[in-house]
Amino acid sequence: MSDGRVRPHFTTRGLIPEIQETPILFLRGSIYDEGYWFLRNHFQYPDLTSASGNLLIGGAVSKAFVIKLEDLKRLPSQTITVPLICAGNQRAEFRPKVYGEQWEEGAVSQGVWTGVPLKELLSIAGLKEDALEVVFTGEDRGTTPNVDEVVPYERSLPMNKALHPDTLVAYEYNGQPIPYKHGYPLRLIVPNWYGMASVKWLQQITVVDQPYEGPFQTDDYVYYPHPHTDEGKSPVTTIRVNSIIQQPLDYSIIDEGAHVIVGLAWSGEGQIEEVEISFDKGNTWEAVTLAQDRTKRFAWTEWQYIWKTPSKGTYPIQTRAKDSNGNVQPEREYWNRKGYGYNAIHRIDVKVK
Ligand SMILES: Nc1nc2c(c(=O)[nH]1)N[C@H]1C(S)=C(S)[C@@H](COP(=O)(O)O)O[C@H]1N2
Ligand SMILES: [Mo]
Repeated sequence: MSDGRVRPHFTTRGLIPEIQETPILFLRGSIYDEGYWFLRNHFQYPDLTSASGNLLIGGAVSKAFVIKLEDLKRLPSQTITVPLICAGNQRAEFRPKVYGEQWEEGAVSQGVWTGVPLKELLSIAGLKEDALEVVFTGEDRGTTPNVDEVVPYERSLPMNKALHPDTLVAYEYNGQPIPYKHGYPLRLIVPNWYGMASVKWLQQITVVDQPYEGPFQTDDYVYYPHPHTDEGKSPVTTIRVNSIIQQPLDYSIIDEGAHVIVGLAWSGEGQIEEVEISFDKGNTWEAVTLAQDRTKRFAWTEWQYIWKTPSKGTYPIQTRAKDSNGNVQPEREYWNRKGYGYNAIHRIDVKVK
């Protein structure tokens, strides 16, 4: 790179398929390009063909149809800023530890998506009376545990979420075609749900009248609170309220004086109302300053706090976010066997020298 800018380097968590974590320190302002964007794939990248971008809408509808990318672009569109948060983000922080990609905080990204509300396409097709869920099929395929055949990456949404006006069939990211590794040419975007719902390389939309039971629906992306049995299981859906500290870095040594502590907060269950910070293991809390643009209804909230350090010593720094629906980060994570939805109060430790 010749412009002298420091760029993040991913932490590789898998090569085939490619799984890469981004350092969260860089995720400030309008940083939207691919070099800052984590990658989570279940299979090798699909070989796109001239038919990619011809989207089939069928199943329990009155009139199945195929729409070409050019025609999709002529329909009324919607542009929204949406964070993608992997359900496994912060899996490494579960105690006891759980198996799976050991993500720290960097399986998150945010960008501006443009697309056609899915409900427009469903209304053109005409839902049959017994329509229950909508299934989304990606072009990528492969094998997965407990299934004998090659399967596509496929997920469903309940009808109320499918018909939500902000659920999009997206064709642009930040005003450009979607990058190949992130779903070109078409990607489903499901605001407020964890990333697994936003199916990349979207090829087919099928309305079904029975509950969909594919491996990424009923095996993965399920909370199993019991270590060995299926007792108490529930599907992974909405993003839990959360906050993370971007700077300073965990276990860093800093000078005595004023420091800007910065971070992010988000919730799929409401808007961020408050982020608090504590330097005494949660005995006392103080509000941080939020930089919020409430017109961006789904965007994460950047926050900062000026800390005048006490004299030298070691200090824990913890943050706790609250959303407009009264959700607050818990002290302990909701432990589950596959390690989804981590949102316990975030803590780093620093030494003042
Ligand atoms: N077709 C397809 N869509 C997919 C996936 C996938 O493997 N294949 N992974 C899902 C998961 S679990 C996440 S977190 C996001 C990751 O999106 P990104 O790779 O663009 O960051 O895509 C989702 N959509
Ligand atoms: Mo994910």
